Amino acid sequence: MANNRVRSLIAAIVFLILLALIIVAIFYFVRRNQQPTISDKSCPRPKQFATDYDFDYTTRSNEFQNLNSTISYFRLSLSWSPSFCTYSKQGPNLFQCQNNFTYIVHGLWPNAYGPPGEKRSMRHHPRNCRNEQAMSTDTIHKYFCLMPSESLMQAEWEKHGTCYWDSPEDYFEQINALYSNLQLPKNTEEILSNTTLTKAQRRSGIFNSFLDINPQLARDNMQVIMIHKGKDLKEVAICYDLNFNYTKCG
Ligand SMILES: *[C@@H]1O[C@H](CO)[C@@H](O)[C@H](O)[C@H]1NC(C)=O
Ligand SMILES: *[C@@H]1O[C@H](CO)[C@@H](O)[C@H](O)[C@H]1NC(C)=O
Ligand SMILES: *[C@@H]1O[C@H](CO)[C@@H](O)[C@H](O)[C@H]1NC(C)=O
Ligand SMILES: CC(=O)N[C@H]1CO[C@H](CO)[C@@H](O)[C@@H]1O
Repeated sequence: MANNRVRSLIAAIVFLILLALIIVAIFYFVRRNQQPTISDKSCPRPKQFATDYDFDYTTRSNEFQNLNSTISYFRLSLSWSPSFCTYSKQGPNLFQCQNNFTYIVHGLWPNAYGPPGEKRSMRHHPRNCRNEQAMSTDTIHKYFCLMPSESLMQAEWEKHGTCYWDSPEDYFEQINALYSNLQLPKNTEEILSNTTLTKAQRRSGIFNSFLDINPQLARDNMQVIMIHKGKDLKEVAICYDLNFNYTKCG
């Protein structure tokens, strides 16, 4: 009798332990397969956002509207922040330059291949489809780690985002999804500071660093744009088709 009771007690305990282990395993499996959202990401943010970040293309002499262009592909442009900060005049005053960002999103651009036979120009791409009001600072806060500049966020949304998406939230959520699916190499600084590498080796080093850790990505799905006579990195672009699968860049 007593023996039986001990046995069923042990069985119950073993059962409960197994159940607990299974629950913990399921919990970790689910957690691991969840894409981190940008709000989970932490990055430095200014104590207070600027208030004058709205963008109005009609007041800018170098801006134009193009509503009659067909979207052929999307281009996600990633800027290498250290170069931007080194080579742009306003660099030192910008928040991103005071806080050591690395790859940041410059923009996601709905682009056109342009008329056949004609030299492609910026004029062929959809641009400034709607003049919109300033997005909320909640939206700025949520997506700031992708693109750490209030005015850049607003300008990219209006110049490019309005030609495909309904709201800034839709635009930045799309950027977040693409960015989260991309592995970013950790050795970019090391390649760029290696003085024994030629210009060509630096450029192919950046290409290979992306291709090695993103098995779905092909070489012609990306572009590497160098600066400073080819010695430094300006931008890496990744191209997507209309289903947001990788595709050839232009
Ligand atoms: C940025 O990096 C430089 C050089 O590594 C360092 O001196 C500086 O403290 C860093 N700044 C911040 C805000 O982390
Ligand atoms: C620079 O690149 C060369 C060639 O790839 C490599 O052998 C060397 O270890 C690198 N140096 C540093 C400091 O990373
Ligand atoms: C492209 O995207 C569509 C829709 O998201 C998906 O169903 C399809 O499997 C993708 N194709 C490739 C080749 O990855
Ligand atoms: C109104 C407008 O945006 N027109 C443009 C249509 O597209 C061509 C080039 O593809 C431009 O030259 C026009 O200005």
